[in-house]
Parts: sequence; structure tokens; C-alpha cells
Amino acid sequence: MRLFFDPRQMAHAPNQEMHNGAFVPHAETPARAQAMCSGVPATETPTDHTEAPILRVHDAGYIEFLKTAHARWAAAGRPGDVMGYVWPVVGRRALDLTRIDALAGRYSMDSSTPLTADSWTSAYWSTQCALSALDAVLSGDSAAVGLCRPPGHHAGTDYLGGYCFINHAAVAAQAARDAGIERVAILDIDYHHGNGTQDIFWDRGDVFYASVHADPATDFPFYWGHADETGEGEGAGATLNLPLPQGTGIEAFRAAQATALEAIARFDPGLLIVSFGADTYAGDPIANFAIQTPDYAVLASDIAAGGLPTVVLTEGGYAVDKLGENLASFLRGF
Ligand code: Q9C
Ligand code: ZN
Repeated sequence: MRLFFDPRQMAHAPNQEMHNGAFVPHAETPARAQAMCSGVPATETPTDHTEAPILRVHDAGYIEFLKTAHARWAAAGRPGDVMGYVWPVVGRRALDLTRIDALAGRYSMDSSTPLTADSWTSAYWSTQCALSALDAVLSGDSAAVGLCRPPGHHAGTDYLGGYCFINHAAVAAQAARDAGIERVAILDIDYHHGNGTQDIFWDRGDVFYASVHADPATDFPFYWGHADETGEGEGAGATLNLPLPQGTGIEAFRAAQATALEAIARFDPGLLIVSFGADTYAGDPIANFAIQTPDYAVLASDIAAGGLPTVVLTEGGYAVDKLGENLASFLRGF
């Protein structure tokens, strides 16, 4: 199985984030990338696919913001990393925004995602890993892996959040569509609901989104991921949310994933993209499921049994000392 990673993904190293009402050290560290690489065989440097596939999913104004926000923030005399502190309430107008402080709110959904001078570069190469893994599968490999860090599934068309800037799974899914794959399925098994991915494909019938995650009634991102969110318009029925209670272990998680896999099989996609988060691990410091290291091999072999060409992309996972082992277990199961 080919794996892709670029050292430029390490440059993004935010200082602190807002977590449960207090500033704490940022959980999504460059050490996570090191841990993932240590758990897997040799990686390859991704090919540069340019910004074009990113702009097929993300708003051009938002991408311009990602590239320039830190310089504008610093020029305005703001300290540290860019972080929004005034947000447009849903339905309010956000017109003619010029101050970087306003833009920081306009283009974000939370305050857990500080943007540094290097965030764009790291997110860009993270996306290139996803696109290179897609290339491998499009040219005949049964599966390939993008070691995506920073992660992607919380980022929407025009907003960052949840440690994510570019939605790598969405960019890869759109690129697969553009390469002629008629139907693409995304299976999201990160602890958190992938609100960005859901939003991006909400009204589309050509990309199926299925997610197993912690109930938004108790967990981030709170405003997405309930079982009754199933898509709209042409996308009606092409979103499947399977929220689970805190404390969930392998038995209930595996059963929910089986439900997702059955729905994906009925959708009959030409490609499967897996958003794999190891933050379902029992020892994760910011999450509350009870998956054990060997369980990841079981989950992966259940996925592989479907026989779909598969692109695996990494999302969360914050027990850094166990992240390599958990990823290795998952890939072994494949
Ligand atoms: N306790 C990913 O796993 N902070 N992102 C939550 C509330 C944001 C996680 C704070 C967690 C984002 C990709
Ligand atoms: Zn997560």
C-alpha cells in the first residue's frame, strides 16, 4: 500500500487553542505527524496537483484568506496566531468585511483552530497527499493512504474549524468525480462528526457521506451530526449519521460501521474514501470512546471486505504516543 506524506506538513504549529472555555496547548501538534510516520512503512512525497482541485470545493475568497490572514493579522498588530472572536450569527449579513478581525470570524466556525504563518503551506501539502493517494487508486491500486495533517473533515466550503483548513476528503472526492468516477462514498470514522464534509455534499446525490461519531448532543461540533440529518434536494438520503454515546466500545462501533457499510454498498460507489480518526481510541485525551488498538484492525478488515477501491485519509487522534500503533493496526487490517 502506497503512503504519502510531505515534511512541509509539520510547519503548522499553533501555540494555544480555546478548549472548554480556557486557553490550552494546541492538541493538533506536528508530533502527530511524526507519530503517524513512525507507525508505517516508508512514505512517498506527494505530487503537486496545484490549487485547482482545492478550488473545486472551496470558495476562492476563503482560500485567499487562508493564504494572507496571518500577514494581515500581524500587520494589524494582533499577537500570535489568527483566531476569530466575532462570528456572524446564522442569518446575519457579513458584507464588505475589511478588517482581518471580521474576516477571521467570517471564515471560521470555532476558536480551536489557530491559523499560523505556515497553516496554508501545511494544509496544502496535506491535500496533495490525499490527491496522490487518489492517483494511486485511480491507476489500479486497491488502496492507498494519505497521511493528512493538519486534518480536514471539519473544514467547509468557506470556513475553517476543528483543527481543519482544507477538506482533503472532499477535495479527493471531487477530484475522483472529475476523473470520471460517477459515485463516490465517504466513510467517516473519526470520533467527531465531519460537519465540513457533510455541508459540502449536503445537496448532492453523487457523493454519499456516512459518519459514525460521538453524539453532537454531548460532543463537538454540536450543531451537526444528528441522526435526522440525511441531506436535501438531490442529496436527500445521501447523508447518513450514526451518533453513538460517550463510552462506546468496539462492539457498538463495529455494528454502526456495518450499518454505514451496508448503506454504502447499496449506493454502489466506484470509490470509497475513509476519513480515519484514531481519536476513538480509549486513551484519547480529548475524546470519550473506548476503542482499543487491536480493534482498529477489525474495523479495517470489515471495510476492506466490501472490496471497493479505497483511499484512506487520516483525520484526528491525539494520544500521540499511541497514534503510530493505532494507525499501524488499522492499516494491517486492510
Ligand atoms: N471540548 C479532529 O479530530 N475542540 N478535530 C473541541 C470542545 C475541537 C477535533 C473542544 C476538536 C476538533 C479532526
Ligand atoms: Zn476528531
